[in-house]
Order: sequence, then structure tokens, then C-alpha cells
Amino acid sequence: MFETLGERLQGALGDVRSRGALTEEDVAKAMRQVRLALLEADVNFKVVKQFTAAVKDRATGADVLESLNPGQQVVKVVADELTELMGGSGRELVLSKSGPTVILMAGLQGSGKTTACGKLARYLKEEKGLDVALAACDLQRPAAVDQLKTVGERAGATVYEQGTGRDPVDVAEWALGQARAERRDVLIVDTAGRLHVDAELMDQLAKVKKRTKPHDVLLVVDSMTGQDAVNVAEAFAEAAEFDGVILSKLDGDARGGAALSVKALTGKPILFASTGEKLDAFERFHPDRMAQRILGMGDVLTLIEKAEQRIDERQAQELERKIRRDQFTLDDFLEQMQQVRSMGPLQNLLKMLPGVGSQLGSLSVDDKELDRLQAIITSMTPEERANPKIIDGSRRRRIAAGSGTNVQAVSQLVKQFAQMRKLMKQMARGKMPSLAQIASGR
Ligand SMILES: Nc1nc2c(ncn2[C@@H]2O[C@H](COP(=O)(O)OP(=O)(O)O)[C@@H](O)[C@H]2O)c(=O)[nH]1
Ligand SMILES: [Mg+2]
Repeated sequence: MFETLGERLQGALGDVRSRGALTEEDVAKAMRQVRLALLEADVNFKVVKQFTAAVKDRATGADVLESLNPGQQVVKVVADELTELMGGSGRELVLSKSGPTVILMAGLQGSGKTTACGKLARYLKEEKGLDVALAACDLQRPAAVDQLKTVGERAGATVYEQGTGRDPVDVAEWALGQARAERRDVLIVDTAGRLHVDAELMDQLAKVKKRTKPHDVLLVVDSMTGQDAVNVAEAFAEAAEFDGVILSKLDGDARGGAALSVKALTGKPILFASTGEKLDAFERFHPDRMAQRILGMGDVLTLIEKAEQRIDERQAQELERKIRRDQFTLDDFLEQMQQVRSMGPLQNLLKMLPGVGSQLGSLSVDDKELDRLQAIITSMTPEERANPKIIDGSRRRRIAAGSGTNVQAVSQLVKQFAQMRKLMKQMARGKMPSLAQIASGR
């Protein structure tokens, strides 16, 4: 997501970034390139105009131009304005203190509502420990109820459904009664979409809203539809009130401009970003982190949060202890590698590291290479894994044959592991935050 925008903007700012001194004319030139970059990434022209004017105004001030590192200051202004454009500090779902929190999903057909119901349910269950139920109120297509049932099952959420023969508004009201009686924390209502924004759709949405009084109406916007996504959001904003946006299919939208424009044009915050078909391809949308990611400043916080989900504190402490005492073995390495891989494709993970995002094009991080490393390590005996120093020539030949690799590959792994161990020991002794601190988010 946002690859094109990121590349373009980083290109536009590359020159200023590295300069020691800047004139107003330099900034103006860079802003012309920023303007083009945004337009090429499909950002709405009204938004582009406002954005570049705001950046230019702030970036040509004496505080920036006469500072010690004007180039970096300009990049910071762009990051700040980009953050502002995407919603400032961001917003969380507001949970009801009494009775179930009701969330209503709205959007066009195919925008990703049903998928988002499952993703949000999973998110609320896993990250917040809430008991979530889904209400099947898309009764246009017979398959819609089944789809929600499947998604609900995967997410570990109860699904309230009454088949397709009834009025969706009645089903919604009934489901709310069920959620209250069963003391669910959250009820997410899936609704029918249409191909276009029309009066009937808005009417039904208004009725469901009136009967269930949702705490939040979330509009699911398909980022892959470009400027249409923006038009849809504007039409919904005019016709029906909604409170926030879920951007779906960001994985398929390299340009990302439409998504960027939604907040600016509707005034509604983006709460979540959906980045794939799987249920866990879903994250809270943090405008500041996203801006930094787009500008190649990395997104270490999201990375840490992802890691937090997988590594528990006890494990992390154990690992840290081993590193400090220089007892980190190839077995630990294997375990770490598997843990990292369980977080999702390595490419996605690495993109979040500062400076790595824009270089990924040339650098190929091969999941196959990791398979090879795993094969080599698993071909070693427990003794060899605990103490790689004993791996001599004949052992190397045996391991190479066992893992279907060659002696050079085994030697390289042993050498790299020794270097890594040294580095880790240095890091553990230095002022880096401890792994336990990172894992517990403190
Ligand atoms: N690649 C990708 N596909 C998605 C995403 N969200 C939904 N989809 C797919 O988009 C299609 C329509 O989604 P669905 O939830 O049924 O849309 P609805 O009609 O609004 O309920 C399905 O094939 C989903 O698998 C996403 O974030 N990324
Ligand atoms: Mg649906």
C-alpha cells in the first residue's frame, strides 16, 4: 500500500532532504514536485492544493530555513501535514459502558463490509478481550448470511441470523435484543450494499440506525476504486451520517491517493485499514505512523505491536537472559525465525523498518532463503545447535547432505550466526531497550 505515493514523495524530497542550506526557491521547487507526486498517486486535486499550500507556508518560515538542518525540517513539515491530512491523532472506537456497543457497517456492495465484520470481531476479541457478536442483516443475497457465518466462526464470534426471509431492520432489532440478553460486549451489524449510492439503500440504513442506535456507523471504502471511493464517501457523508471509515483493500492500491483524500473531504476519521483477504490483515489506522511509513521514516511502533502479539513477556525475558549470558543457540535462532515468520510475509514486516521500505525493490527478501536456513539448522544435532563451534568439516558435509544444500551454505550460516551472536551481546550490554520492555510495550 502507498508504494507509489511513498516512492514519489521520497523522490520529490530527496534533494531537499540532503541539503545543508535551503532557499525559498528550493522549497518552492520541491513543492512543485510534491504536488505532482500527489496528483500521480491519485490524491484529489482539491486536497493537493490545500496540502501544498500548507506545507509551503510552514516550510518557508525562518524557523525552518535558518535552522541547522533545514532539509530534515522540511521533511518533518511534510510528515506533520500528511499526518494532519489523514486525521491527526487518529481515533479509537468508543465502547459503551452499559450494554453492548453497537457498530453498524455501511458501504457499497463488494466494498468489503462482511470481511471487515469478521476482521473487526477478531481484532476486538483478540486485542481487547471482548465478547463479540455479529448480526446478519444483509438479506439481499442468500449467500450473504452464510458468508457472515463462515467469517464469524473464524473470528470466534457468535452470529445472529434468521435466514433471508425477513426484513433486515427487524433482524437487526432482534439481534440487538439477543446481544443484550446474552450480555455481549459488542454487536457488529452487517448490512446489504448496493452497486451505487441510491435512495433505497440510504433509507434502509437510516431505518436500521433508528432501531439499533449504533454507537458508531463505519463506512467501508474500497481503496482500489480510486476517485470513485472518494465520491462514494462524499455521497454517504451527504445522505447518511457516518462516524468513521474503514479503508479496505489497501493491499491492492499501490497509489493510495484516494484513501488519503477521504478524511480531508468528508471530515470523518479513518479508524482501520484492511490489507488483505485474511482476517488478521487488519490494523488500527494511525495517521502519524502511516505518514512516516509513506515518507520512508519507517513504522517501528506497528512492528513492535505486531511482535507483542506473538511474543509473551516471559519468553522475551528468557531470550534476553540468554543473549546477555551469551547462551543464544541455533535452536533459539530457529525459534525466533519461526516467530517472525508467523507475523506474516517477511516483505511486509521489513517494509515497516526505517529506510528499508524504499529499498525493498532491489533487495529481495526471500522466504525460500529462510526455508534453506531452517533446513540447515534442523539437520544439525541438538549438540551442534547448542554449540556450533564443534561443527567441523565432516559435520558440515553431513549437514549439507541432510539439508539438501552445500558445504558453503552451512559454513556461511555458522559464520553469520557467530557474528549475529556477537552483535546481540553488544546490543544487550548497550543502552538498547530490553526485549522484555519492547514486548510488554513499556
Ligand atoms: N485483497 C483484499 N481483498 C479484500 C479485502 N477486504 C475484502 N476483500 C475481498 O473483497 C471481496 C468483497 O468483500 P465482502 O466482504 O464480501 O464485501 P461486501 O459486499 O461489502 O460485504 C471479497 O472477495 C473479499 O475477500 C482486503 O482488504 N484486501
Ligand atoms: Mg457482504
